[in-house]
Amino acid sequence: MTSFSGFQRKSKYAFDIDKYLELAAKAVEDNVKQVQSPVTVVGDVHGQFYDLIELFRVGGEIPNTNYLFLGDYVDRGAFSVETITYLMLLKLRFPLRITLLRGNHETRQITQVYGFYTECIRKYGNPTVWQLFTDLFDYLPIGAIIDDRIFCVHAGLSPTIQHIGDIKDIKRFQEIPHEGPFADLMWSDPDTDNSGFTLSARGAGYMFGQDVVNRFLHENNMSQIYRAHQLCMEGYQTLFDGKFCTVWSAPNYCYRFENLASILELDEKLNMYFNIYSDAPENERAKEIENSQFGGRNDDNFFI
Ligand SMILES: [Mn+2]
Repeated sequence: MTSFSGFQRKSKYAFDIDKYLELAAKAVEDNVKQVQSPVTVVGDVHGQFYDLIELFRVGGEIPNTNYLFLGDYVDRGAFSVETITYLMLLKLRFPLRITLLRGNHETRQITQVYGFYTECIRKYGNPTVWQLFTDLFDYLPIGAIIDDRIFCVHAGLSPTIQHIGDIKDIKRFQEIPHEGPFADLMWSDPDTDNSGFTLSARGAGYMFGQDVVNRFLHENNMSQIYRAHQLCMEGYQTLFDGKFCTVWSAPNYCYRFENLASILELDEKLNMYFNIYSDAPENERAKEIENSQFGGRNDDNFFI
């Protein structure tokens, strides 16, 4: 009897993650990915799946609109599994239309504390999916450059990275370390009060001043830095004479902060437009899940 085991095999997952890992290994993107305008830049999404769908309604669907996501897809929200699955499917289907950078939450350690691990166990009954996704996170690029002019990264700068070329030397196929340049790029924040690099209250990365940003832009012949990583009540924040922009794309963060969200739309002349939106009405259901399963998570540190 002939066996067509390949056809009979049914995956209980939404898509074959093993297959994706294999593809990712073959078609590895650079540590710093070159991206062309027009492109829409997206900040933290954090498992808020209904708001991700809202985002595409507001900003246009792929492949008609190109997207650059700055990381933090999982944790916090009630639908990390759906969010990262959907984004990976889009990456598989339209690899040239969407870029997914790594954020500080795309790690084995952080996801065990802030929700993604628990959600995988709840939805699949075992840690296999979490394991595969966190293996996959090691493949995500660290940064991107738009039109040779704009440097993009999840969080910020590092005292040990003067030139973007230095990022190309980072061995990124690993868990994000606790310290060093890789950690700094994933964890650091701007500082409007102090110059230079100072310690960060987050316990990882640094705070850096306007002088650091100006020097980095000058040394690398760039005009701006775009990043995510920090909640903005208006959905975005521009600092340092508009040279440093934070994009935040999780409206009503954690279903409680009542903040707006934005995506940053860039046309082919690099004109900027922050497209603002608020949370999707479907989130009422997410709030119920949140309250029933996490008791509202009142004791959480929301700013990691
Ligand atoms: Mn972050």
